Amino acid sequence: MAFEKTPGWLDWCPSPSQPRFKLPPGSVDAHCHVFGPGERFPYAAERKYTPCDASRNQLYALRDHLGFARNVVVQATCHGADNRAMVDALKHSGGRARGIATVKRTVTDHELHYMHECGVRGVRFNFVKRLVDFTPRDELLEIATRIAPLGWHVVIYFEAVDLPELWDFFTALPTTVVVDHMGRPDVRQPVDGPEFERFVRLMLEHGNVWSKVSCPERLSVTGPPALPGQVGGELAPYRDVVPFARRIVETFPDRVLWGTDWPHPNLKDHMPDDGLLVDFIPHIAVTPELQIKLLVTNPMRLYWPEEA
Ligand code: 0GY
Repeated sequence: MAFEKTPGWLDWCPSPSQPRFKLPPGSVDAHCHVFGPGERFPYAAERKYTPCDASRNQLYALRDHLGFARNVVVQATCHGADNRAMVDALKHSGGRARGIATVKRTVTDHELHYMHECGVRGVRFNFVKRLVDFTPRDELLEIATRIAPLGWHVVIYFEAVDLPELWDFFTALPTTVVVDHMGRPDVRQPVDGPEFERFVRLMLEHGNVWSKVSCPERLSVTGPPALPGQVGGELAPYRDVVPFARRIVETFPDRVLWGTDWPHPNLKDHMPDDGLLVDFIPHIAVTPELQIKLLVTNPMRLYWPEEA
C-alpha cells in the first residue's frame, strides 16, 4: 500500500557526520523507532501522522555508523498497537535490540509471551494529545498489572504541563517507569524553576522512576548551532537543553538512559545530524563514569539483565 507523507514532513538525515565523541564500547541507543516500510508494515488507520519509511536495516546502519552496539526500538504511534514492524526489527537484530510495545487491553497472554520471546521488555503509555487518542486510566492500569509479572516496565510520554494531573496515576504504577525526554520540559524556564523541580521531585520521591535524557533537538529553542558553551569550554550543541539533562544525569546517575530518537518523528524546523546528537552526550554526562552508566550499565541492567 502506498502512503503519502504528512505535508511538511522532514525526512531523517541521510548522511550523518562521524561523531567526535567516541561512545564507550557496548553503548545502547535506548530510544529509536522504525517506520514501516509502509508497503510491508502498513501505517495504522488511527495514526496522527504519516512518516517517511525508516526501516530496520537503515536503523542498524546508523547504529554501526555512530558506534552503538545495541538498540531499544520503541513502538511509534504511526503504527498504533500493530507491533509487527518493531518486532520484525528485533527478530533481525541478532539479539542486539530490545523493544517497547503498544498494546490494548485485548492483547492475549500468548501475544505478550511471543513478544517477550522476540525481545520486548515494556509497554509505552502515551499522553501527548497530538499523537494519540485518549485511553482510560483503568485500561492502562490493567495492562501494567498484566505486564509486570513478565519483568517488563512502563515507558511514559507526556508534556511537562500535564504532570500534576498525571502524578497520581504514574506513582501508582507497579513497575519500573521510564520517562521519555525528561518529561518534555520548557527549557525557556529556569532549570531550578517550579516546572522542572516537579519532575526532579517525581524522581527523588519514587526510586522506580527513570528518565531518558534524550531529544535535545525536540526541546531546544536555540537549536543545533554549536556556539561556545559553558560546559568545559567545549562547543555545546543544543546548549539550552544541557543544564536540564546534566542535572538529571548528575542527580540520578543510575536511572538515566540516552537515545537518538531516530528517525525523529514530527520535527518541524530542522532534522538533526545524528552525529551531532552523539556529540551532545559529553556535555550532559561529563565524566567517563557518568557516560558508562548512561550508555552501557543502566540500559544493560534494564534491557539485558542476564548479561549485565
Ligand atoms: C518520539 C517523539 C514523538 C513521536 C513519537 O511514537 C511517536 O509517534 O514518539 C513526538 O512527536 O514528539 O519520542 O519519537
